[in-house]
Amino acid sequence: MLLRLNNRRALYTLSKLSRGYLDSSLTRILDVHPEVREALATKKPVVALETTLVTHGFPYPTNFNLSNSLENIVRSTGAIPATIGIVEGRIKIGLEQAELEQLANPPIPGSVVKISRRDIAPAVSMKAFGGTTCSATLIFAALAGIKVFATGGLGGVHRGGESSMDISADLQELTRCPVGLVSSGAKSILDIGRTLEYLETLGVPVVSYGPSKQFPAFFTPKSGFEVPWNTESPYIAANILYTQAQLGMQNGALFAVPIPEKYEASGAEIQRAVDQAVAESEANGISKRGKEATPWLLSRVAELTKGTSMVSNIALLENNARIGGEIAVQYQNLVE
Ligand code: PSU
Ligand code: MN
Repeated sequence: MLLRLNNRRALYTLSKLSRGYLDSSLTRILDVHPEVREALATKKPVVALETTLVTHGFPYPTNFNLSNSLENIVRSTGAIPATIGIVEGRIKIGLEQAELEQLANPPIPGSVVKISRRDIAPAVSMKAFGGTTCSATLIFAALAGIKVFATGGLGGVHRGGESSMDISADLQELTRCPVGLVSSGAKSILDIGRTLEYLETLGVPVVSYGPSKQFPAFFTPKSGFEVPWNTESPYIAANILYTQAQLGMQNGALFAVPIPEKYEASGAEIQRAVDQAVAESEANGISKRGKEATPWLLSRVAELTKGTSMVSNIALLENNARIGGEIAVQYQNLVE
């Protein structure tokens, strides 16, 4: 019941949450950080951040420092960050430093779970620690009434997805969470063309946020695929979200931000590593191991590029956190 965002009870819970009150059944499993709670109650802009990048994307201590740096960048725009994760079965909307440390550097390596929609209830029930993917972060952001979520890469249709049926739950989640997701598109570990087709079928607006209609390919600014809409204005991006809210539409929107220009050159080299990693994952069977595929590919690319991919990944995450903050600030102006 709790996470069915379309039913009345959840909408009621959601509005109470955003006024700073917590439903008593929800307080048993969910904590809103005081800073985030105050921001929601006083209608300050808030940006959600995910923790799969902390638990499965980067090694310690890079992951810990990166998470703090993304929060500070969001703050520099006038918005409040809400880093979302699961700590010993409790859903956290906003993390304390000690909690972030537990996710970033667990005492038992590999004990933190990668949380997608289907993992939420089991993880809570079994008091697990979890890094939330885009799909789970979207759910909690929507539940709290947070309108903008900034990250690096969105999951999508995997290469060979037409036979493996490996399609990230992130895509479906964008149909039921009214949240603007700011990302640098999908990595070319994925089939970008099919990912865009799927988003079209699902009715999710895809807007390139930058100089052109090119959908970015994460490490490189251009994927070769064009999307129907383009803007460089945080006001227009916010207005897209606001218009959907006015119409009572329950879906989100994807804002696809190309990596900053100076990383374009290293993108081509990283691309070769991506192709090699994908080929290896098909040969060694990792590509058939469900949710392990994405983290394996990302760490293999980091290894093959001797960390260059991580530098690019951090740069685009920081850029997206800033843009997410700018959009959230504009959204709050529109609502007032
Ligand atoms: N793509 C990236 N980096 C990431 C992810 C995806 O370039 O860290 C993470 C995100 O949290 C995303 C998740 O939601 O992986 C998707 O995993 P899967 O493909 O198993 O759905
Ligand atoms: Mn998958």
